[in-house]
Amino acid sequence: MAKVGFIGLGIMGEPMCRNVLLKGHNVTVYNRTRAKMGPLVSTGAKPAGSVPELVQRSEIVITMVSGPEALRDVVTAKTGLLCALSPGTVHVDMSTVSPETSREIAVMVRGTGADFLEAPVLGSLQAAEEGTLTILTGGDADLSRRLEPLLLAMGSRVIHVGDTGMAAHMKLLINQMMGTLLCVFSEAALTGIEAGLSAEKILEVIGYSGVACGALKMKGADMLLERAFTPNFPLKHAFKDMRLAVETGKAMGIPSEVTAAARDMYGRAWDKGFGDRDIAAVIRALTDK
Ligand code: NA7
Repeated sequence: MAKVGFIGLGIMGEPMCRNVLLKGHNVTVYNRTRAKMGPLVSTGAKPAGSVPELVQRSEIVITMVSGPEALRDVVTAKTGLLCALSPGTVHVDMSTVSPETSREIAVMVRGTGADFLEAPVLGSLQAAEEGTLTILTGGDADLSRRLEPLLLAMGSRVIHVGDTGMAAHMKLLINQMMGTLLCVFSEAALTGIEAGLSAEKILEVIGYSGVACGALKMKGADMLLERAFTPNFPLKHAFKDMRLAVETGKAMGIPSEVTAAARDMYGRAWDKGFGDRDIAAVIRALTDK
């Protein structure tokens, strides 16, 4: 069993960390908002008072924070990861960040003598709770293989996709497609409803069509019927991913016009107060109903 430090106990991080703990690993936790450590500490995790304290007690340090800016903070702050990492320790970042950020963090971490692996995940809250995430790894293939038993505490499969940055690319392109799909679904479905089709009929027929897919199965009913928008994947993170996808496309010389329009739609829904609600609330960019 490994000594694992887990930083970032948000919607995804908390259940992922819980699964690591339940597999019997020796887990230390740290979260910027300390109160979020409580439930895991009650389940047997040890609380750390700071990031360096967590690193000193860990062989493997996992970060699962909101995005590139948060990751930079955790790594480079005065009392961040860099001032405590040393040879023999591994930093595994599971957050969704840009490939560029991931590569920069990898260089900084390796500069301390520690190892680095990027490992963003596919799947949202339910998969995190059930331990059925798909974990994409980028970096050294042997390191990925070595960490697989630990990663499988949180997921059903680990897929090594290439060098550092490639897992971030893979994760972003999935979220780019999911994010744009929900925007066009919003426009198309609202048009159909305005024309007189029922929401139930639209969802039923889409289910038999060539555009039936997991994303619409998961989100369609919430978007058109229930409108609960319970945050499994917060809309503010979808906006962040669309922003990163546009920037990444630009850096590759690929125009991302559709993605940019979708990013703006997430921005409008966020402006209307839906940033902390589920990605499904993007439909509210188009309607107040
Ligand atoms: P959440 O629920 O928004 O949680 C984000 C976590 O990141 C939470 O623990 C935050 O701490 C932490 N955070 C955010 N900013 C910082 C800074 N600046 N310093 C330290 N810690 C920070 O996100 P999810 O769990 O849904 O998602 C995590 C990742 O998976 C994200 O990349 C998604 O796109 C996919 P807090 O509790 O606010 O103090």
